Amino acid sequence: MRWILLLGALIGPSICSREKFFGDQVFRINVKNEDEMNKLTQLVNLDNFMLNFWKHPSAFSHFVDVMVPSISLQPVKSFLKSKGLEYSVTIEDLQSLLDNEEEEMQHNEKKERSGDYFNYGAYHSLEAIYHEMDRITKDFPGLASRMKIGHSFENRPLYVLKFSTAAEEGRPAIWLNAGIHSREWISQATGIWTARKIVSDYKKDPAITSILEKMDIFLLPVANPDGYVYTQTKNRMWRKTRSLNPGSRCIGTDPNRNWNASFAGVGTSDNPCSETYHGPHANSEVEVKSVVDFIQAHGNFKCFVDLHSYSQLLMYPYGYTTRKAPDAKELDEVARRAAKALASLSGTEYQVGPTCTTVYPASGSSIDWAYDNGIKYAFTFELRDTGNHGFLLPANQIIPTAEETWLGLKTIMEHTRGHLY
Ligand code: BPX
Ligand code: ZN
Repeated sequence: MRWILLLGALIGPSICSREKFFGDQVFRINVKNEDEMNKLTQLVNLDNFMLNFWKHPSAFSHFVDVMVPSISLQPVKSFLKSKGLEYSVTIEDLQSLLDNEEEEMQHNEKKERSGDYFNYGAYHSLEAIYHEMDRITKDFPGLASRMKIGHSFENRPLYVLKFSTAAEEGRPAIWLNAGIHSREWISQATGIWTARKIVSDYKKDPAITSILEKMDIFLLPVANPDGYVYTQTKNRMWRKTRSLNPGSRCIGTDPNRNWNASFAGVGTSDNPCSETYHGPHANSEVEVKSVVDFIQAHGNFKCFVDLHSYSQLLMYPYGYTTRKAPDAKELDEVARRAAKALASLSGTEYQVGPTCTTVYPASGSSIDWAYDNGIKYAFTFELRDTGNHGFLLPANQIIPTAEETWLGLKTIMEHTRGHLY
């Protein structure tokens, strides 16, 4: 008995319960035409290969990135060869990348705890991010405050940072959302970096100063805390919420298909086992409902930005239809200027366009809901990279990504401030 306890203590829960990806690889498969697309669809539908799609083909990039478990490597390769589909291996050994990432994170947090600081160039636990949010409010009490807008399915608090220079409530406001998909870690990391940037640059950078003179900013850096914790304790590739689905053994809903905007329409699934499961009804996810309730109670949001990864895209509504949004022309122009500002820092190129024709049709997404509910300036960033690392973006790219994204965000926020309606 003592030996078992000792062994358990040595191995530790984080090591023995995290799902392993030994020998698993990521393939990039080219799709040159309709015929090849159909063949690829056959592959997608072969459940026994246990593939996990990182990136579906889109209007601008005719390839897919797919994670292939080691046991399926030979059969998938044979399938691709027999169908004449071209592919390359973008990640040779997923587990070795995950081991490095985990070790780097733990090493950093140990250092942070003993020195009591927050390294913005590292990935963090939920606890560390929440602690840093608290520290920002203590460093800038007149500017930043932390609010709890609700809780997650597993009862973790949903914390928002409010940046405001006015005593009165209900000023025109900006919503910055991050981490709705838990495995897109650069999103949460960019979110918390942005919080620190706002407080540091107020009264120094005239752009953010003038935005905050007229408007309030609300920032939710971890919109899906249960999923985020799950990616760090059980399965790094988890995307959805962690809610239970009665009658199914599969867990979670896609929180970017759960908003009340053409709910359950194109680009969603009614299968709880799917990565794009829309959930039993709109706002079924308490994480989504909490944001919706807050924004509606406030009633004066003018801008909504959601941060995802990866692919380097800047998109605006709609995702649920190829129909043009009434403000498409203005939104396209703002997005192009934002992408240009972003690229000016170190040349990172973003594609710009409406969600539906830029990535793929997707109903029930956050920005479509925002737009259809009177928040005109609604945008989604798909942050770095374009697939070399995908969701496993190395930590040394956090600050470069956040810095360039900030230039894009500022362009959008300044435009909103200049066009209050
Ligand atoms: C983004 C905004 C609105 C509708 C769709 C998107 C694309 C986003 C998604 O499928 O929700 C892609 C991603 O960020 O989740 C990356 N991924 O496919 O894993
Ligand atoms: Zn996403």
